[in-house]
Amino acid sequence: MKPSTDEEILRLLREHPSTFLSGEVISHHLKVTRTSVWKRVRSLRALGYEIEASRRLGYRLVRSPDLLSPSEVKPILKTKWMGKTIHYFHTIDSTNSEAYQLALRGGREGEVVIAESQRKGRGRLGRHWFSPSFSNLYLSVILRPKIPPYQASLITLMAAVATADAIEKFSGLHPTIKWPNDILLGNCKVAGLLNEIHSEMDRVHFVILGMGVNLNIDGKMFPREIRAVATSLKKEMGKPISRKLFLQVLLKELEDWYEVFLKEGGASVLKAWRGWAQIEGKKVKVTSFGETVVGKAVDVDPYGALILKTGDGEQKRIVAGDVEYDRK
Ligand code: BT5
Repeated sequence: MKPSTDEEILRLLREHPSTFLSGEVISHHLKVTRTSVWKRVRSLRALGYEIEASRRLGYRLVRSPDLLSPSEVKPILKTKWMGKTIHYFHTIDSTNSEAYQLALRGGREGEVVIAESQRKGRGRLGRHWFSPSFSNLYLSVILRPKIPPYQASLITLMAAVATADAIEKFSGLHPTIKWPNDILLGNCKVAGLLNEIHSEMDRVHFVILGMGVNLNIDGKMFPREIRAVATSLKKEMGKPISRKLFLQVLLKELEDWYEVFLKEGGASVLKAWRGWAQIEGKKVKVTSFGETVVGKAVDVDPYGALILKTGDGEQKRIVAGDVEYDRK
């Protein structure tokens, strides 16, 4: 993807961190007029970039805002291939829907869609994901694993492990995973994952891995219906955080864990997942396809399904559903 004029201006200014760069040099590099450079600088300022301008000397970048734009994120990424192409939006219906369309048109593995807000952020089963502007992370990654569809649930577990690892590395806090796709701090949800696949009977064409992580949102800004069950890293750490640094850690963990999954299969992912979830022996109520089952969690099986032991001693295998822990 060709970088935008704004990205090019920022790149040039960053290459000269302590000096001014004249409008003439910038306009020459970008093959645009000096007036259009000035107009772009004004719009960058409106986004929160502090750019000093001197009639005689030109422009100097003083401070960048915490945006998740390619020009902010790409220079700090530590990944080998993930996130090398970033499709960035201030607002979008859903990053997952956008990534799905991109993948249908041939989008490559590792391409990422990021939005500062979502109008129709999606959870599972048509549920809504609360996605306010410029405060959290809404990210979807195109993956093209060569696996049969029955292994695709392991991608959700892999992403949950990567997210839990990233949160711990970034914050020092210890999250837990609630089967299949919730990341909790304390008992509150800090992140959710939405995995969507496109496949034929025998093989997956692509997986869209959607991740929503609450980062800088204040607890009181959550809608009333989720206020008691949702949290953010800012709330738990007691201070605002750099969203782009969190993204840097998250994408690195995701790339590493995905490569482990491709090389070694599900075993290492499942081992790490069990460590974060501590599910064995927990009393749970699971709602799956309209049916409610109560029992004790035994484990997850090699394909990521939840194994429950019900009151009459029967073992049940649950492939999809919502879990509530019985805290009695
Ligand atoms: C999920 O669904 O947890 C998956 C969420 C995935 C969101 C990402 S954002 C980027 C990408 N693009 C998308 O459109 N989606 C993905 P589920 O397990 O169904 O949980 C949904 C439920 O979580 C809702 O019904 C609420 O109860 C609660 N919820 C909604 N917004 C929340 C938020 N921001 N933080 C915590 N809980 C929330």
